[in-house]
Amino acid sequence: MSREIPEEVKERVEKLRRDLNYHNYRYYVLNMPVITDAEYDAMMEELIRLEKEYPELDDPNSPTHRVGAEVLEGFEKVVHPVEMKSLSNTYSPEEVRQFDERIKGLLAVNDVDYVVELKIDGLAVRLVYEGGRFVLGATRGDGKIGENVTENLRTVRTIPLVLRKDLSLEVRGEVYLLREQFNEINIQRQREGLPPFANPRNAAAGTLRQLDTKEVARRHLSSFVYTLVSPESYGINTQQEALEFMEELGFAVNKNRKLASTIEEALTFCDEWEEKRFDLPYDTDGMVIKVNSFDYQKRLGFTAKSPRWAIAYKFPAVQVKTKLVGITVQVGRTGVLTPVAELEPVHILGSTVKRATLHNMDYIRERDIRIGDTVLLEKAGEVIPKVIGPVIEERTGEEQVFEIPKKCPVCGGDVGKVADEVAYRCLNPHCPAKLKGALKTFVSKAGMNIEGMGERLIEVLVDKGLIKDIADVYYLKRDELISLERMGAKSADNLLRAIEESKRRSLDHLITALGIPFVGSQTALLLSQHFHSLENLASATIESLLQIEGIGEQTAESIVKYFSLPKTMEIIEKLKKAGVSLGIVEERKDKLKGLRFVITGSLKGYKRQEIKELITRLGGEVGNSVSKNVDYLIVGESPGSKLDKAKALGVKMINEDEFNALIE
Ligand code: 0OX
Repeated sequence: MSREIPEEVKERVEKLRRDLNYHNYRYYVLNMPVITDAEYDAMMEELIRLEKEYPELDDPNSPTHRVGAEVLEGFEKVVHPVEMKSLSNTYSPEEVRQFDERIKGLLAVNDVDYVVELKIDGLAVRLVYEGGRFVLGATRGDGKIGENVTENLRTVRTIPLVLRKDLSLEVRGEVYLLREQFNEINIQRQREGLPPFANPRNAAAGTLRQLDTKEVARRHLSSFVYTLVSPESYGINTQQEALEFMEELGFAVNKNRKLASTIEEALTFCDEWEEKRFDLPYDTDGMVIKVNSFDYQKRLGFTAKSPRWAIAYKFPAVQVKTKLVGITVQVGRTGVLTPVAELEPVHILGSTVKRATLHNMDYIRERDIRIGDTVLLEKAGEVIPKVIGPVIEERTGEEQVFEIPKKCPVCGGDVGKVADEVAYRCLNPHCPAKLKGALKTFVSKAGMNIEGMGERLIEVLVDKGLIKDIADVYYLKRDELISLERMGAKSADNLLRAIEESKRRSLDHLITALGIPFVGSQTALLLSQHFHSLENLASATIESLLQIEGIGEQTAESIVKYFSLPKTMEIIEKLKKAGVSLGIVEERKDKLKGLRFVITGSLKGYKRQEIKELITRLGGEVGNSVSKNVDYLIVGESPGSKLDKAKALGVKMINEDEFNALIE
């Protein structure tokens, strides 16, 4: 039912919005408020009350929306009509001088003016206005496609919701967090038992992708803009003017900039900021030098990745000393042991560092890093800090050489090296640290082929303790699944059906699914044809395995070792009890016998390795180059030059569907 809204109410609402926008701008953009907080709050309360009373007057650009409202379902993709290119960058003043020479050469001029800006260490965004009103805010994404984060950006106080002129335009800039806000967010997160963000940039990125707009508002993101899209439409000819124009419209534009008439002047300004940047309340990771004239910019154009008329001159890395108090060992998903430096906490480029990866044993040995050493820690901009090496002069003789543990710190299993890898691994295939990876293999196409059990779900099931070993897949309960976030009754039922159906997979699939080291799907097929059941395979000896053509010593040993583990027997028992068939052997299908295939482009349903294995299993051969002897070229998306060659040689070409029909 529509009703008449009194004219004076409409006017009052409009005035309150105008005034609040203005005072918001004075406070957040100019840092020069002209009214007290209490006066501001009183106006805001009045507006909230009126909007509640007259919901028909609601407007997404009302200042009341600055505090966030809804919880979003997700972010839509946005195609950027003008690509958001990135900057080429350098750490060397020499390269900056070369950049200048190149520009002068390309333009055939002797002098070029540059605008030098601070490089804010945040996230690039696009802001679109229609008739002076904010209508779209998007992240950069890959430069071509980003995400629609309009609702989140409305909470950013320095992004005007209504411009000071009724223009339709697009600007670009950076969304970032003040260090102070970043610290507060982390204190709050620690209180709530959440892991802290590593640096303000990560915190800003996490915040932009946060679905609860109220939470976004609480985190107080900030912004600076630096690009005006299509400046010629407003008669603007230089970057300098564009920055001033955006300032006039109500945007926050960084004041610390300079118009330089030579590259040396630009470099001097950059040098000044190398130290001064630490006095700023936010992180910067360098300076951006841009050709001032838009006419020149246009003539210089872009390379595939970045504009020819701009360069980022990054601040050099910063080194600090700290003490290496210990080395702990983390076990990754594939069982790789990674030594981690436990450091006396130090502050470096805006964050406190207490841990840093030491990568592997070679890294430690080559640098002779010892426990108790004073070490040099280096960090460049947003990069993760790294331990450069020990400060030898500060050695006391008390330092201890680190040895990789002989037993896995997670499961106590043996630790060793595989082939000629640098890394040490936990050799126990049942190590809990490897469970997520093992489950991925278990449910994969070549394994039990359980559709609907993706990486994300595996992550949740393991983290919630619903799966403790691979056999637990067959003991998942419907109500447990439904209670998971983003899992409705329908998807739970579909998943349970897929799990049920997988109980009748053939033996070769089951063997592949177990993830026995050195046993891939081709070996699994050989084993299934030889042993006919998992129980037979479990009692195989090295000698009997070596009798099989195609099975070597390493594989044979690995299989015997795997089945000698008590945990393996426990898993087999559990599988059996759940009704998983342990002995379905498919007759060898030689459907593709004698046929030669070559593959080009990417396929929807198979990874390269998967289709190669499938073809080989069916008796076919896969080659790498097209010749007259090839029977079929399988053509996927974005095919390469093989396609032209096949056409020239008259080789038969089939797409993925035709290939699937061939093997049906
Ligand atoms: C910054 C920043 C980033 C944008 C595309 C061409 C020039 N992080 O502060 N980029 C640019 O300009 C690029 N300027 C900046 N100030």
